[in-house]
Amino acid sequence: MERLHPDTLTRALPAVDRPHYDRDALRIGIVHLGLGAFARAHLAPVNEAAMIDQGDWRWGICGVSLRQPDTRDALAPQDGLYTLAIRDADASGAKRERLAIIGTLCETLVAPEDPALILARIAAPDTRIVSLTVTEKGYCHHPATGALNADHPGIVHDLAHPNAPRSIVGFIVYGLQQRHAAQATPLTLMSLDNLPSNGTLLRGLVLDFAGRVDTDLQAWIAATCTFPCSMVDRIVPRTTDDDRKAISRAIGLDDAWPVLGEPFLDWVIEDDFAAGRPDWSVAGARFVTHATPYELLKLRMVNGTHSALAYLSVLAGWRTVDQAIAQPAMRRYIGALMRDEIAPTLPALDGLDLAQYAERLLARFANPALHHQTRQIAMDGSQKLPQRLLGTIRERLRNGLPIDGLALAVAAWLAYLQGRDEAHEAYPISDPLADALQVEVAAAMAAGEVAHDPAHRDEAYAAHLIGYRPVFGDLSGNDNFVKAVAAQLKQLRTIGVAATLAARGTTMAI
Ligand code: CS2
Repeated sequence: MERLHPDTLTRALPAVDRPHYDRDALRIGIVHLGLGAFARAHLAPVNEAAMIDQGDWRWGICGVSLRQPDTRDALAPQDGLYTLAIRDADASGAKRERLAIIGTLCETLVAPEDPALILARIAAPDTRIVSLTVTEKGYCHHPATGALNADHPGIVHDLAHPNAPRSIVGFIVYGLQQRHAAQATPLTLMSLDNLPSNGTLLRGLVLDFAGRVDTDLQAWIAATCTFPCSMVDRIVPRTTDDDRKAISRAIGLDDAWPVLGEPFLDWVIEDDFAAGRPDWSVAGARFVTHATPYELLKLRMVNGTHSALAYLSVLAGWRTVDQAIAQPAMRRYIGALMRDEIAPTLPALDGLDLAQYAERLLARFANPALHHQTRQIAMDGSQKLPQRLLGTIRERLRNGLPIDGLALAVAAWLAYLQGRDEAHEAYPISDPLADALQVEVAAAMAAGEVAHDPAHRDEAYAAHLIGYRPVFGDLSGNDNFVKAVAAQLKQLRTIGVAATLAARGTTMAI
């Protein structure tokens, strides 16, 4: 099969949408750090639609991978072209797929191969936006506080190597330093990661690091560059080899790295751009003054329940989100978690019907065409729990409200950290704090075993792990929290996931 490439594009099968504009006219206006599947399924198609709508070709994307060359190796021979497959099922349950070849990616780079080139791209006068999807752990911050982790190996390295940084904070600050020295035109730094007040967080990290490099630079960044906060939402599972083959067959050309996603897309972003922007609203983005309420909504409802479902499902051996949500007891639990515990903590948003939002979310989780792996969502729990679940818990505890459903999600994470599911199958724990967590889990298990009264075993285990401040912060010493989590851990340990969920259903029905 011929490779997908601008020269073969005319031979793609007719059902596939493709760029009809002159790609040679594209200029790089956006440098995107973290060229994962999410950005290729969210930012890129929205950006392309806006460029086409406005006939403004200054917003081509230079995509940067921060570690591995695999995305570049797949996409450079295709001149940045790749397929986006939007998948779901119709009312009868029959799977369907909409295919589009996306052309907005002009360049793909690999940061470790040539860090100086990345700095030059950030400093280039045509670059107006640096966007980021580097996942929670890419920020080199303390998840519990949001402060820069000055002991992070990437940060320590970057303070000593201004010409060859590794961390995103290092790249941004040294890129801005070159920009400041060359022409001093401002830039927008746009985080698209699942972190609360992601722009404000990024600003704090960048200014902290810049202050350690040069205080004039720090002052210039603070005065001229902007860091809009945003909420992004689209479920984008990892592409498998089977997906690659099926999508290549469907487009009639060999695509080495297509991406897939659900039809749903949401993007709310603060309209605070230092050097202009495309009008992404033509493809579903909403520009607002304050994104925080939308971020809270999304992080707590979508990601909070996603993580709750993922840890329980990994323990129970349910591989995909649709498989898990098809179990009536799981669906009831996730629905109740949203309605009874999460929704009441959310600020009111004009025109938003939370019950409808929850229903639609359950339908998104049930999408049978995505095969979204629960083990994928379970990754990096130490970085995800604080903003997805612990904020909601803190708020409810402060107001004296029950947290049973949220405690079950935390208990599932603590049980998941033991690395074996209910059928004793081992799975890898992928987490930047995995080593430290391993030590804590061993100590917590030992604490559980020496507890005098077996009834206190789960409490001793929970108390030890909740004492781990990098994740739990000020919740560490909270007795009510420990007790609530211990009660759920006991259920999980004694009767297992399915019965724990089923028992919740019964209690609720009474
Ligand atoms: C998921 C998210 O993997 C995960 O942690 O919860 O990637 C989720 O699919 C997206 O945030 C949905 O917008």
